[in-house]
Amino acid sequence: MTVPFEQRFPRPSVMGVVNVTPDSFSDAGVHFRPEDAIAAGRRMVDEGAAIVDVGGESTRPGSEGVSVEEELRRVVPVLEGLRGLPVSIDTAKAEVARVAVAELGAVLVNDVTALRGDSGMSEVVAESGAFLCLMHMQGAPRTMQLDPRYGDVVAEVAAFLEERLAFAVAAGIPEERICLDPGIGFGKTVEHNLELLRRLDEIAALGRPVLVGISRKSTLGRLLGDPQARTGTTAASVAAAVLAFERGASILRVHDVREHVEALAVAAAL
Ligand code: 9MG
Repeated sequence: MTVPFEQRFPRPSVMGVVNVTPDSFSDAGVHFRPEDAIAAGRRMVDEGAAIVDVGGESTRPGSEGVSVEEELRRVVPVLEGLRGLPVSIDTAKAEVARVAVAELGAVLVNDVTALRGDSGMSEVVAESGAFLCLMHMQGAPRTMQLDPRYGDVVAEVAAFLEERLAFAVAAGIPEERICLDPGIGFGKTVEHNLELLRRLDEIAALGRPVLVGISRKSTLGRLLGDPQARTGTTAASVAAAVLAFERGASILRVHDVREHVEALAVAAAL
């Protein structure tokens, strides 16, 4: 029987970030050794994360992709070390997703391409029974921040997510296993990101749980006065997460789990 997303990840839930990459924007290389990544993932679960998102390919602005072999080399030992804990796989590659969910116990596929990156991905997700996150991105990581443009960013992101949700359901993935994500920082200026967060209720109105990843992103550092900032602080991340929750977010994807779990528990009680 399918457990609905909302039941498995009640509002608010925290997703901890474990980047097994040498070059991620906010935690470059800190979890690149498998033993460090495994220890970080376990600590995040102890601190209250509902799930830990393991990724072996950077999606920061300007990044290049890696091969399937390299991505598997990075994530497999970490997934093995986290076996038995709630884990999601951050990948756009069907083979990486297949190994993670069918062989190593991952329960969610976080595909930043929203099933556009690999034609085999929808079949892997449909057959595995995994949960799925569909995220909006304009362009591709290497070039997405060069000149992002929208008419009405919220309307365009909502229309995109609605179309990808219909695509996923037509491919056999039950709607109740899917969450949607406006993709903060993925082909968006600071103003686009702010508009999406201000009007997050319009994304939530699509009827699926909303995941938001704003933690440590450059928008926060730029709001604090540094126009060249590449990251944001923990305090700024927590403030944005609480406001996103208040405007309808269900899952917050974060680096600093304890701080977010505590702040969101208080926000939920209020
Ligand atoms: C992998 N990754 C980096 N940022 C992200 C975000 O905001 N959402 C999702 N779903 N994945 C992200």
